[in-house]
Amino acid sequence: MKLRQPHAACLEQASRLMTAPLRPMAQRQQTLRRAARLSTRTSCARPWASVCSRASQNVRSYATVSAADLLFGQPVYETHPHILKAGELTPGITAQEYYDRRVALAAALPADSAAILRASDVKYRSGAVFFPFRQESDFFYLTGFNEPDAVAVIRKTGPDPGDCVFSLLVRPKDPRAEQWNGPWSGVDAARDVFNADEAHDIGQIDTLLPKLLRGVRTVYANSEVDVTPSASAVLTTARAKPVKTLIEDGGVGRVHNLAPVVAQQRAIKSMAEIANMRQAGRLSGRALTDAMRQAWTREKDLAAFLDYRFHHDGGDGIAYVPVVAGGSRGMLIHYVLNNASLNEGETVLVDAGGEYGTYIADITRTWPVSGRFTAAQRDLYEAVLRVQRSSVSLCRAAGGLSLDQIHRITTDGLRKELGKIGFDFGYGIGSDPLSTLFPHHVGHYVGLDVHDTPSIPRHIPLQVGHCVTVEPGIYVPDDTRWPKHFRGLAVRIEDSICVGEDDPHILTTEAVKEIVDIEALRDV
Ligand SMILES: [Mn+2]
Repeated sequence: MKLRQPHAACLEQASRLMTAPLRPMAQRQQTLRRAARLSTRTSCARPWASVCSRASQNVRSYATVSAADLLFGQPVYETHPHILKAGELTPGITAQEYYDRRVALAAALPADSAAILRASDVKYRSGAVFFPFRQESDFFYLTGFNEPDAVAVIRKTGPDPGDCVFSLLVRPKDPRAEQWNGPWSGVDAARDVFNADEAHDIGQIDTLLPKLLRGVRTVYANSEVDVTPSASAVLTTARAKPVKTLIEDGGVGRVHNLAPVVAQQRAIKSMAEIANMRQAGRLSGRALTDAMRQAWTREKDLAAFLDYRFHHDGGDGIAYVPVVAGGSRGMLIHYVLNNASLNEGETVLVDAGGEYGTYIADITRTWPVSGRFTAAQRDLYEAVLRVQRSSVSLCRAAGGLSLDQIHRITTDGLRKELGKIGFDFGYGIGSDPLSTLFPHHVGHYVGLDVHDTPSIPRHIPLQVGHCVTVEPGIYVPDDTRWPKHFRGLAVRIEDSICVGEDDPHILTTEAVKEIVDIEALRDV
């Protein structure tokens, strides 16, 4: 079998080759599994290494053109060896793992069904000014393909593991359009790099989708199929109907929500995902600790420093709009204006995390602007920290606790610790007075999204591979019922944790949190 040639100059040749029949699925998948084992030794992002003519030279090539000379819509090993290892489609995640995820999804779906995922659109900030592209998380999780204007179809074709067909509909290469918009990967790369069994021009979706859905009785789709196609120039001109309408026109009846099905998979992280979460935590934690070393006078400068540091050293940038809140602004849970002055004698509460390979870290630290805690700040901080440490230690599968149970234990711990430093909970009939001071939940699942897999309830026992946050916070309003010296103080301490069998694996340990460690950072 000859290789296809995605380079613009070879499009004609490519279109001829594309009419060549594909090998039977079973044979291809067998080869795929065998070859994927080799993929860490060769350069083949496409796992079936037998088609890589120069695999032994560690160079994937398309006929006469080395892949390193081509332009893709996202990093691939040949063009970005500083970002990806051989065999990886996205940082830390191999082509084999993406394939395994699709196989696992198909296994979870009923007979004669298909999953249809539409990629995110480019989102616009104002007028023609767009935000950096962010792929829809389930689409990313199942394909590793990081472009808009794409639809993935995963059909279950039989009862056995691996009985599935992956089709990817993408923008075809278009040198003139790419001159303006930057490169995209094209139809051939969808097959040769992203391992689609079938790859097509997204512009043909109107006629292709009914064919792809022949024999399918149940469709599960991601939320993006509902989106009106106005945001995407390519898709608006290429098709008149939303993807959901095209699916329904195929006579499959009600379209089911795919998110809860994929969430079951995404909730338990693989070793590779945990390594990415750890890297995100490591990069982010170091950035937070380095921020604590400096005497900041403005929230904005501190936010800009973190933004830079999250991009630095292999990071993908900020995972969410950070909270950089001086003094009592820390009581506003989602304060993101980040534009006030920081005053000596006050604390600053920073809730900020970076991404690595699209996996996020979620961290909060609170520290004194001057580098030294006052007596009241110290007392309140120690109380929260003691409870936080204790709640982190509960994130182990052997303990059998759920996030909701850990929340209740945290609440009890905070009540006890605050009682010791003069908070009086003895009056106030009705609502729990502690819920005024600690108004949010102790944690949530984290992963590709900050609030990851929201359909997974917080009342289920934590399992090995769950990644969660533990983030108790105390926010003391200016109310005479609370000790005067604590009023206006806000302390939240948050780490991202991976649940182990007997121990929590703290992903964000580089962000220091002990008082002695924080104060020592300014001692030099
Ligand atoms: Mn959080």
